[in-house]
Amino acid sequence: MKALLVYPEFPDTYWSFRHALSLEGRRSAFPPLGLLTVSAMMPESWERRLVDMNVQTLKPADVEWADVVFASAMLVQKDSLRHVVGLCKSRGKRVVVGGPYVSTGAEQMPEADHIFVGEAETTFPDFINDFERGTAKRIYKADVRPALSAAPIPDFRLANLGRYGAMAVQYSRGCPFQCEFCDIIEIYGRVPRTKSNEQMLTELDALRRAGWRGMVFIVDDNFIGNKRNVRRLLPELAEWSERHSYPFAFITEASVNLADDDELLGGMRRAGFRRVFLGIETPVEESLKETQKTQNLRRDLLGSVKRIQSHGMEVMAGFIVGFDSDPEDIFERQIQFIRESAIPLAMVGLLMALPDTQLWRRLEREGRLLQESTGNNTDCTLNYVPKMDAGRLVEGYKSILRTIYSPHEYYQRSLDCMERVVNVVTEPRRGDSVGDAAALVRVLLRLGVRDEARGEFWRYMYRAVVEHREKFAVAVMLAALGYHFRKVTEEYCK
Ligand code: B12
Ligand code: SF4
Repeated sequence: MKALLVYPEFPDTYWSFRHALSLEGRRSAFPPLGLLTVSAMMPESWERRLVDMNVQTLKPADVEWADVVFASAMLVQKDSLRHVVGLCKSRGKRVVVGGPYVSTGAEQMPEADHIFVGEAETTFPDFINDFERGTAKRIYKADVRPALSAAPIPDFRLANLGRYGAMAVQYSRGCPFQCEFCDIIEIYGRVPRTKSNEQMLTELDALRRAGWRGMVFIVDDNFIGNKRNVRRLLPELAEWSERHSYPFAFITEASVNLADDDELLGGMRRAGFRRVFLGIETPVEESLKETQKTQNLRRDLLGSVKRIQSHGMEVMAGFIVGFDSDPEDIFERQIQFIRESAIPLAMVGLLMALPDTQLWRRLEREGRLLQESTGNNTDCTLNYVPKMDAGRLVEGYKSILRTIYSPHEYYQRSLDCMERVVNVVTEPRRGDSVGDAAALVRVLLRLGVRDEARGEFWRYMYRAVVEHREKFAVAVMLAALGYHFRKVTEEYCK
């Protein structure tokens, strides 16, 4: 059997990191971990090929080669997914789809032959049996969410690792909180399930043996969702990292209450965590209450960010405008918060009602739902009727983006961030010094020569070298990322 695994194209968004990755000589941020996991569950005898359309073109010959095509997608990839499914069906291929988009709306993909709703660890073996007997069903949905002991080591060999900016592994699924807009808790549940320490370290060994060095994103919905298990993992992870001379710098996502736990913070630092993405959403208490973000309520959010930074981790964060309770001055308040937080990578989005969420159901009841969202909460579209005038909301949103990603503001936040985040271990490099040197030349040429904000860039680099010499690589990387954010902002705020 010949299986073609296809990952549809993303639009160009903040999260695509495209303008920064091209300076680094990479094509996409992360490989498609869902498909690599599905591949690892296929029979040994099956031949497999991966086409991640974010790093290579899907050619008609790839489709011709296959007996069956497997595709995975988020909502934001739906147009590309539709194109892939259409192309494969027009060539008479069987098509199997899964991932978050069809998991929250299986009816969206009538052309596909087989649809996986939710996680596939327990349903995929059934599908393989049925498929080989010619009795495969249209929909596969597990009655209960699988234990992660059933998750195989992802088939990392299938991806061309050199084309990606970072690798991805997963430790847990699910999150105990209940934010109104979140679809994670609908898809992956509110009881966080984790892999065993042994599973986790075996996966990391597999990545290390595959030759990967550099950033590894632990793509959990909330890394500290199951604190008890994380406490047991961290000492072993730290020991593993030390034994292998810190081959990876870890990034993950966590809830803000991470700041309350010195043991976890210290453990993460020792294990080699360098960046944490937090869901801050808004500094406005009323809006946090409205959206049921209880873990952020009645807390000094700026102090929490600072505390995490003081443990050697750069904070990235998500912010949202468009809540019913947002006051008139919400835009200035978000800008002020982001400025004071020293968070260079502040992902600000418009509130978006994702299918099958509490927010979706409330807005539907209130008759305020307009259409399915694009899945991209930064493209300045709204899929619900906001309380604030829609035009004012979108203009205010754009004013945040223009301000926080203007060269002066961004470079200043990056300097503030380097000041606060003190690392003891140097960033792991990929062992490709020619590639690193070429990337540096590209950044210097683009930002220091061709860019109209080159004056700001050189002032920033001067201060970075004088004040944070040991963080030169981080300073260059932050500059490249800032350039990406600025370019995407110019696109959105035309
Ligand atoms: C890593 C990640 C990313 C990476 C993408 C990496 C990549 N190449 O895929 C980055 C950081 C770039 C990213 C970006 C975005 N993301 Co994202 N991301 C994730 C995250 C945290 C982990 C994904 C992952 O690797 N999971 C691990 C794998 C093993 O799980 P899985 O994909 O679900 O796969 C399992 C099953 O679904 C199933 N399966 C999956 N595919 C298939 C296919 C077949 C054929 C079969 C049989 C089974 C199957 O089998 C797997 C094993 O059980 C998820 C949350 C989550 N828990 O998944 C959000 C998530 C997928 N992202 C989401 C969103 C909204 C986004 C953004 C749009 C954010 C934004 N606001 O702009 C952007 C869009 C990207 C862009 N460029 O525009 C949403 C999607 C919602 C939806 N309904 O579509 C999620 C669910 C999180 C959330 N609620 O915010 N994301
Ligand atoms: S903390 Fe994050 S993952 Fe958990 S429910 Fe809230 S938005 Fe979802």
